[in-house]
Amino acid sequence: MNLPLPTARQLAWHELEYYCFIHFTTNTFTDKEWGYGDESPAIFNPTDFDADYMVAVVHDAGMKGLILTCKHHDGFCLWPSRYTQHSVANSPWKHGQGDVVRELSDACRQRGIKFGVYLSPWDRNHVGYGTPAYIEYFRNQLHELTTDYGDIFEVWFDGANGGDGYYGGANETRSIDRTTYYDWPNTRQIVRDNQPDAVMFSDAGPDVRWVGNEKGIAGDPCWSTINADLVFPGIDPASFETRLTGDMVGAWDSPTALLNGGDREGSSWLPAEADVSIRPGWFFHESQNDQVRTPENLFDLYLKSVGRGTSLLLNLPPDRRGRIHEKDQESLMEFKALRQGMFASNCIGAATVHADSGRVEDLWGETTWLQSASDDLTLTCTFAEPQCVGIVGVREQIHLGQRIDSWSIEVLTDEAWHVVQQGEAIGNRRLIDIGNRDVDGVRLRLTGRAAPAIGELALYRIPINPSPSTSSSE
Ligand code: FUL
Repeated sequence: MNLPLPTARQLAWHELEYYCFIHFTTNTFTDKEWGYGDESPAIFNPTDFDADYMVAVVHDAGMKGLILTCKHHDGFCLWPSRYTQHSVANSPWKHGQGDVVRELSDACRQRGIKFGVYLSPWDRNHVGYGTPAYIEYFRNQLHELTTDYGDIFEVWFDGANGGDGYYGGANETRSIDRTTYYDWPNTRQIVRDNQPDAVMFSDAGPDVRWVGNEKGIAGDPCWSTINADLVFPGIDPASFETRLTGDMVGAWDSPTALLNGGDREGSSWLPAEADVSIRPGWFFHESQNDQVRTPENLFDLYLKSVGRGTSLLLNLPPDRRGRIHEKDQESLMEFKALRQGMFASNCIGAATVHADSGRVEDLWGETTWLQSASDDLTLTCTFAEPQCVGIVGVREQIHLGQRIDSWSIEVLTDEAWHVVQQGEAIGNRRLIDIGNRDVDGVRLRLTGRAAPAIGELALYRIPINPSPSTSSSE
């Protein structure tokens, strides 16, 4: 059985699971979501930007990486690019001597946070947008960002493209041929050459795909594999990688349902990343201060993204001070407490575990794991005393591919086993909500198309109190 396998860079990316987006530009000061491209660099003037403090917040929130909008669609550059005047070099901030990319990438390195860059292919400021001159400019900038700022873990290419803009004063609508304009094979090669370990995101990859919505919700199931034939009808799956790394990105109306769920029969390993903002907008708007996502909502999104095998890219828009707003920080930290509460409640250690095939004694080691002897595997956990279990956590050894097709969960109560949940796909991590209940045992039945290889099995409590009267100790 030839299952698609992740590359080394994809495997490293899967381990991150939770990291942030920082949307910051002139929009922060104009109260817009998409700048037109005619904004003066003079308006970019954060009063209290402190990269160390921002990265400390990200670190304390338990995030593993940070992706900065180095240039959004409006074209303003947060670093003093050698190729344009439309940048922080002409802002009053730090008397034109500032470099947000430098400060944040340095601060990330110091705290062990991975750093990533967002560089918008669409540029509503550049006079040459739509001509070959702009492609040269875009590539020069990509080269700058991937050589001048240390290690990059992810390069994010946005799908939004073409339309009206300032374009050096032309104030017109420009449309480009998305199938050819960016010459993606050669453009992407810059990243491969300069940052061979970095993953590249776009709607269709080549390393990480869009989850098909901006709500942070992966499909159930969400396969890390996808099939070229369905994405591009009539295309030979063998040419999928070529097409994705080629000129097709952005050439099609993203098949959002397919991206959301992936495809079990897919010929390529192309996992989804679930992106969402902590507020309604991607950029900061004072008017949205009372619409910050609650810790409970973030926890729910975590179960529906990380808990379905994707990564969660949560946007934290700095305000005009250049700070993550206090309300956002509060929510982030309470969300972290919920995750910690869940992970700390793992009661698998209290269970006697029996596997009907494979080597169960290897299951709980740091570096060892369980591989079934057949394509099915049943893991039965029993407790001497009843335990409260609300979430079953399972991880596959994905370097061996996504082997498990389907699963069911049974609980032991009143001396009988009852099926409480069934579904498909495990992948990098699955967090299955079965509702808090006191049980004498939990059984997991797995059916694979190859022998299941399990890296982790955990039994957690849901850390959110259903009502004040049933408060738990967390
Ligand atoms: C979209 C953009 O148009 C939004 O402004 C934002 O950057 C989001 C993450 O991607 O396509």
